[in-house]
Amino acid sequence: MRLSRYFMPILKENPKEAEIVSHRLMLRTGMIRQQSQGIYSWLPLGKRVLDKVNAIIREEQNRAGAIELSMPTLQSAELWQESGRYEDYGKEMLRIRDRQDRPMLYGPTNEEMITDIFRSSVKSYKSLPLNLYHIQLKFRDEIRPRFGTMRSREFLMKDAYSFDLTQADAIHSYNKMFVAYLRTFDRLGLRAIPMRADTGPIGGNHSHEFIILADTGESEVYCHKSFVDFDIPAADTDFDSVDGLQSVFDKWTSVYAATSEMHDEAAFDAIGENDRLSARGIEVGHIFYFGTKYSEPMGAKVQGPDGKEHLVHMGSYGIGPTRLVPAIIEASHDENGIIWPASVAPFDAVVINMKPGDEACDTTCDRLYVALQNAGKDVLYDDTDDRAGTKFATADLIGVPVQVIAGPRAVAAGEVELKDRKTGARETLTIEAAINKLTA
Ligand code: 5CA
Repeated sequence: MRLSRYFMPILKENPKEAEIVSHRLMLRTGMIRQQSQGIYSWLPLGKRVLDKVNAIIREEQNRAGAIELSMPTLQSAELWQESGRYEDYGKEMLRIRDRQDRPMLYGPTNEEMITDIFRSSVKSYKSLPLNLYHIQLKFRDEIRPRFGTMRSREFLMKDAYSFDLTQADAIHSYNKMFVAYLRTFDRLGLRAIPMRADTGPIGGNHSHEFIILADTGESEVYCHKSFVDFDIPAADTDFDSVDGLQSVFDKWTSVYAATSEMHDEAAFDAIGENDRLSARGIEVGHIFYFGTKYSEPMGAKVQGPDGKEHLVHMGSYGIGPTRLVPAIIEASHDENGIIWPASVAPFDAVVINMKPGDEACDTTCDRLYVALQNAGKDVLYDDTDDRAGTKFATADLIGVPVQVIAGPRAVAAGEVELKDRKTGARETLTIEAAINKLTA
């Protein structure tokens, strides 16, 4: 992408309305734009990051055996009347009427709809286990939308729903998502801690929130420090191994961790003073097992091996991609801007032409740009005639992991400079060596 032809509306000044660093940086880099309270457009730079976050979530959901579909944002109120949640959900639910005056709503979550899809076509235990997910917009008319896309009214959610014959099978399905979540957050460059959590309007009594520690987090959390050293399950984890997954779950829940709603002062105090952590955190995921809470009122049953009808046991599993993007920034930035983990960076590298119009600089940059693109890299080519200081500041601000700087003197010697955004380390390499390094 040539910067001169891109749409990246950078703000020179810090936006006044932004209270936390991620919100400030997302506005300054032109990743998002607020359209009305708690409702955002994702501009091209932000959309790139969001797409990469979604791709990782999708890969890990698929690895764990979940199957993607797509459900609509608008739902009929009828389904919610069946489950009893139409009244219960309160003012957070945006209620709408269509031209026939039928009550509709903008989905805040999809338990009812997925249960309806399930009951319409699954009749036998032989079709189980089943886990269906989508990545779709939700709407919750939050009392206090704030911090940009961290707590917005319209937001993206990956929501998965599992169906099993028995409670024991459902716990295995829960553990699959538990492991998938550990892997997902790790690949996004985050250390997320699973914590016992309150279930709120979703229901059930077995639930974990995945929390990343950050001073600006909205949740108050208490945990044992040892989480930092726990191993992340490998890519070749056998998701069919009941005992294997249970042992991962047991390990990750073996030490104290709870949000304020579930906090047990005595258990926390029993931890030695040096191993205790009381901090603030951001909830990036939440998983629930709620048994037959929806299958019962909605009549979602399958025929079991005994020939009898059984209500299915369900769970639901949410991740907030539009919250994860600012959460990653909260965890990874410095005074000059964002520092993207390579896995979600909007571009893998930015090629900075220090003197556009200079034949040697242009030729070198074109060569780098083409070579990196041909190797499958996402490359931003700063071909603008901005001042050097502006170019460097922009590259630092948008946080692309590697900067390839092509100035007239270096280029005349057949060289370019590479700068690592995270460490600030610089090295001068021949153009050939730079290409080899960046495409390795
Ligand atoms: N049905 C269940 C799981 S699929 C559910 O709705 N869970 S939830 O309410 O905990 O939401 C799941 C995830 O969505 C949260 O962990 C959070 O990451 C994200 N999320 C929830 N509300 C918001 C919001 N207002 N803005 C941004 N992300 C949100």
